[in-house]
Amino acid sequence: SPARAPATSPGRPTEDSAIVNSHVRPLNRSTHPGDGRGPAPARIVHLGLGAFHRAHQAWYTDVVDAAGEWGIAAFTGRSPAAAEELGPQDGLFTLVERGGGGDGVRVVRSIVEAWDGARVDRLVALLAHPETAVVTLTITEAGYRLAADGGPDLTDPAVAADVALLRALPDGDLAAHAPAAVTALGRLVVGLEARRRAGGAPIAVVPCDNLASNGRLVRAVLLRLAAEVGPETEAWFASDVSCVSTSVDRITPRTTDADRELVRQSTGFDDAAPVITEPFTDWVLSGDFPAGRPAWEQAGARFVADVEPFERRKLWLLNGAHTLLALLGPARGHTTVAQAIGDPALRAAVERLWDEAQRHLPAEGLDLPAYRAALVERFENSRIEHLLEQILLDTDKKLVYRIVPVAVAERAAGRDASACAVPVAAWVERQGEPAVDVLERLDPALAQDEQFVALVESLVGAPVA
Ligand code: CS2
Repeated sequence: SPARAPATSPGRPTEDSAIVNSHVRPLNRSTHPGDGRGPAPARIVHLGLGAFHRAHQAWYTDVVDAAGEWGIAAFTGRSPAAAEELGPQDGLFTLVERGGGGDGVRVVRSIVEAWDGARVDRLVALLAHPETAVVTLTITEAGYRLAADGGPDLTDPAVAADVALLRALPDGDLAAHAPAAVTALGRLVVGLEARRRAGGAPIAVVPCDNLASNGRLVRAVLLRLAAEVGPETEAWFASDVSCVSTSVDRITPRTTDADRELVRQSTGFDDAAPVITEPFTDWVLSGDFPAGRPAWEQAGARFVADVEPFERRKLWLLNGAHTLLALLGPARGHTTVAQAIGDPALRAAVERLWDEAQRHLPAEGLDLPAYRAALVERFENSRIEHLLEQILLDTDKKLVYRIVPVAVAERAAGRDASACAVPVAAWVERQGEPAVDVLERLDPALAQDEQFVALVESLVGAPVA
């Protein structure tokens, strides 16, 4: 483990992260003081502290918050190590933007607190604070734990436990007796209820996961959970919790030990939690921020009336192709997206999938040919080692947003949806179940479509030529 540098005095001059030192230093606000200003106040709460959050929302906030007004207090979800890694670093981490030609390196300072997600007491205290203005979420598609009807999945024991807990919340100060909610949304509802009790300042909740209509969806499920607490809670959620819809995009693979070593060598800082990402980034948002927000548009975020066209373009083209490559690539000897897109048979399957999707996207305003060409280039960036295995995680949830809507639209238009059937067949093969059973879980109506089921079944075992 790294040697610890002695604590530095506040008067120490600013150092440049690009200087390569003979001895490697730990990364924190003393060794890397930036402009010398301390951490910004925590006005954003984040659930799901992983690599994507750091490459995306934390980067946007860092870039635009020159005045140091918007700190992020982040809680882990699936990556509990992130809090242990970032805690000793005072939230600082190195973001490496890895393009085809070279690396851009930035130390991101916007995360000011990093907590284990189980610290509901801290979450409650932050959300109850009137200065907290925004909650962002990157909890993954599966993390919303939704039932087919869009409500909370009550057959999930963790959801059932949280619902029981919400029904029996103690009176008074919830931070002092923070209930041990286990799901991300359960914890969020406990924290927001504490906010209501503390005076009820309005707040924005901003889901940044790859779900269709994520703001609308989160609003519906939060209202259902709030109703378990009581009618006043539900009414307050309805009037004062604004759920913003977003489309997010930045390809960010999991950090490896080799990445950590490279950052150590090139910066002279021993960063336990660097993030490697592509230069491209996109964030489209729609909704109100009743308590304010950072000026993310200064870093390229777009605030629009309707995210749906952008979100569909991204989910159906980028994420749909990712899932196709992840399902079909491994059997053809590929481990990364860059390898898989270089396989002519897979590239052709991706183009056919895009042709089907494109028929259901508006022709105006999305510049689809350019978008598709840019996607191929992004996928081909072999300096980003994006493992197919990572994308395969939770494929059952992902197909629902990435492939199923296109298949349904194609079938409704009287076509066979043969390009969509390819990844579905590969998934059926992996599940080792009849196509109809797998489709029943993805979309019960599509499972009734005998022609589509038969097509999928016929492709099992040989999805691409
Ligand atoms: C990927 C996404 O893992 C996956 O399912 O498709 O994480 C993808 O890399 C991002 O959405 C890109 O913005």
